[in-house]
Amino acid sequence: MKKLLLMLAAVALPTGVTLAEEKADAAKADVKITITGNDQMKYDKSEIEAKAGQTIAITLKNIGALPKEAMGHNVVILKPGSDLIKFALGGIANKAGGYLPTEATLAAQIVAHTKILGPKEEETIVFKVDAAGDYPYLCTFPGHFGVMKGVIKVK
Ligand SMILES: [Cu+2]
Repeated sequence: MKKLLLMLAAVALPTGVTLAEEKADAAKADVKITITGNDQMKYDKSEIEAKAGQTIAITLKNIGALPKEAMGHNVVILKPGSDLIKFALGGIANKAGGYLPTEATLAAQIVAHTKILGPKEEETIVFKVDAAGDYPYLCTFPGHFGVMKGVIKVK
């Protein structure tokens, strides 16, 4: 009987964050930003402002029409002081992993990221910026980081 109760308890435990919870988190965020990415390989924002301790919800929308394999976009937020070029090059061969570097020191620079989005897809990420600083962000789809980048200025 005790064993059965334990099993029931295990089943009742949450198995992960649901979409509804994600949406609730995003709605509660201190800073809510939508960034678009298009077929011209451009984000529509290159600077976002926030204060230390705030939570930020970023929705990335791919407003292009080209197929994901040709013009997919993500947004990856990095810790202050991260080397954008090193990071992007580190992930360039990792198609299955959303073009994110797997090497430990580079992977440790990630604050938050979306997956690679195809045309008309969108994803919201919610994260907290604990300390002041310039948090760079970029698209790691091969060849995009030179122009698809920006900075979150946290004061
Ligand atoms: Cu891109």
